[in-house]
Amino acid sequence: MTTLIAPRKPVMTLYSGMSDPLSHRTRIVLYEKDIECQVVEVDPAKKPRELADLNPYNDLPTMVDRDLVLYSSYIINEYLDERLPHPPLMPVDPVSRAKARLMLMRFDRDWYSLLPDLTSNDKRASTKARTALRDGLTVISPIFKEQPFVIGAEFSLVDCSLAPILWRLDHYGIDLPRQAKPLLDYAERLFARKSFRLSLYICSAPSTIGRWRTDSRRTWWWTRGCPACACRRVTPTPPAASC
Ligand SMILES: N[C@@H](CCC(=O)N[C@@H](CS)C(=O)NCC(=O)O)C(=O)O
Repeated sequence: MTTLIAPRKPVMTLYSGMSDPLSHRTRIVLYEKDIECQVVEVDPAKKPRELADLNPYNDLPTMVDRDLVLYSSYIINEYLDERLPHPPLMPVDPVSRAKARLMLMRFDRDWYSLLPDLTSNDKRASTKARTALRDGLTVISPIFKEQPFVIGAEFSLVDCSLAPILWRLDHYGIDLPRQAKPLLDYAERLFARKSFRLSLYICSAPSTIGRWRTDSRRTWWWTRGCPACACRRVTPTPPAASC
């Protein structure tokens, strides 16, 4: 007689920054793949002591999967994609994979690198960063007239990486011009994904800080300060009640 043992899902822990976009992009990957994972919400001002033991850089996100400790969001995201391949978030063929990685690298170098300046008190630096991000996003906008996602027909790690920036545009004070409408439509498609909505509500706070609002077209949950970014934004669906 064969004894069937149900496979146990791996027990993973993600140390995730409450408002940081890099942790946010990793949470989107987690929820896209429906990975069972304990998400430890970390306030960067009060990091748990074990984080420094796990990660020599003591930064976020940091992931623990049994004996493996990973840091750097792009490494964690690629690991998750390879470790739990369904749904795949990278193309299969080497050329397309290389192009996707190039795009990820460019987002990091060109846009993620601007984030400290965007939120700094140095007015000149923040204005310069705002202009660079606004112009860069406007330039890529026509892509979305041709295809639904950054690298083509399929949602990928590249979209997971862009979504946290798009979500925070109001917070960064960036108003995109009218010609960026295809990008804004794309952003709404990303925000409507279940994985994205789950990625926003990592703590129990939203139910106490939001309220329902209604206009002639729809009813939505309005958060005074979204827990993922402290921005003011309309969210397309009500938040989960708790973690
Ligand atoms: N290359 C790393 C950078 C990680 C990083 O800079 N994390 C920031 C969050 S945006 C952090 O933890 N800052 C708080 C600190 O270093 O004390 C990645 O992609 O994850």
